[in-house]
Amino acid sequence: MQRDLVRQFFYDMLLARLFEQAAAEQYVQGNIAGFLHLYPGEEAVAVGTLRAADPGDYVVSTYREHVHALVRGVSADAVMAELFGRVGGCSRGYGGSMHLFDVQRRFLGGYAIVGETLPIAIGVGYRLAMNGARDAVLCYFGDGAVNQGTFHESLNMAALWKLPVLFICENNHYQIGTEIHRHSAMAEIYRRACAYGMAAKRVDGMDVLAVYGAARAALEHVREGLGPYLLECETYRYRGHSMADSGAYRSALEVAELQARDPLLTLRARAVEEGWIAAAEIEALEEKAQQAVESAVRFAAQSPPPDDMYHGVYAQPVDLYRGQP
Ligand SMILES: Cc1ncc(C[n+]2csc(CCOP(=O)(O)OP(=O)(O)O)c2C)c(N)n1
Ligand SMILES: [Mg+2]
Repeated sequence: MQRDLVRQFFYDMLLARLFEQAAAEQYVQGNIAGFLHLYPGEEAVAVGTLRAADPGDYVVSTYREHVHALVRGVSADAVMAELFGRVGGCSRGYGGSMHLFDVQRRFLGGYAIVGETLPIAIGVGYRLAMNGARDAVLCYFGDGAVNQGTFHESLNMAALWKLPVLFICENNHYQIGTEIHRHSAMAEIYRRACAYGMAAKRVDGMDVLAVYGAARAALEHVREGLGPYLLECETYRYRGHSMADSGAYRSALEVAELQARDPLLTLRARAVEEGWIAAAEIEALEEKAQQAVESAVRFAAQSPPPDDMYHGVYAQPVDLYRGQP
């Protein structure tokens, strides 16, 4: 394994963890409104898959997408400011936590509706296939989306038209408080791909190296024009579904078992053991990530709120009070 890559994975996951902790604190202090869905525990999925992607690829993500945006290269400042609803945010403060967007980085959102990302991804994939491009679409969704009609409709069309879409299921085993065995007759999600003759694999989503390897192979398949691919990443979220949920429906034992497999701590231990990263370097990376997050909070707090709530709503500038363009 290349040392630079491991260092990158470690930094990405560390920044992700600290960023989300800071977001939780800012939410409690009242600086972030609305829903806030955090990602601790799941970092290896976003980092492993997005580091396997090319800059030309498109990314369509859910409402649990802060880390996807960060790994894709959206600055911590722009993500935090968006959470605060400020003009310095990547959606200029109009989107908030669930609607991050960055067209330059081909980061196409941030969607709040369960199962919404799949049809959007196949629309983008259809365009790419028509143009004969080698770019791919990375489409994220949770285990809770796989019984929506859109999952089946999208997998069918993507397979039928051999669209370059990598479907990534972030299977954290819960749809809010409902465990997967209570909502899915077939809990091995990757096996559903066979209904559409689609290639698929299940990977340990707590192991960033495993996720990266699986995502590289899957993207290669997609780019070769062999059709879409379903990658199921088994993972776990350490916090509740959102800041409004304590997660009390899970036993302390279950949480502790999964915390023992913490993707960030596991990588750190392995990297030191294998000599991939020196202990002193880890400290320096921790310091750097901490500073990036603190600076993001300062940036967000200083950025003003948008002064026109109707911006982007109408194609033509409209004088709302007189009713005419
Ligand atoms: C169509 C639709 N139904 C219900 C909801 C309410 N809802 C928001 S998140 C969620 C659970 C989704 O779980 P999952 O897909 O596993 O994603 P996770 O939150 O675990 O990342 C539900 C039911 C919604 N947003 N959209
Ligand atoms: Mg889930």
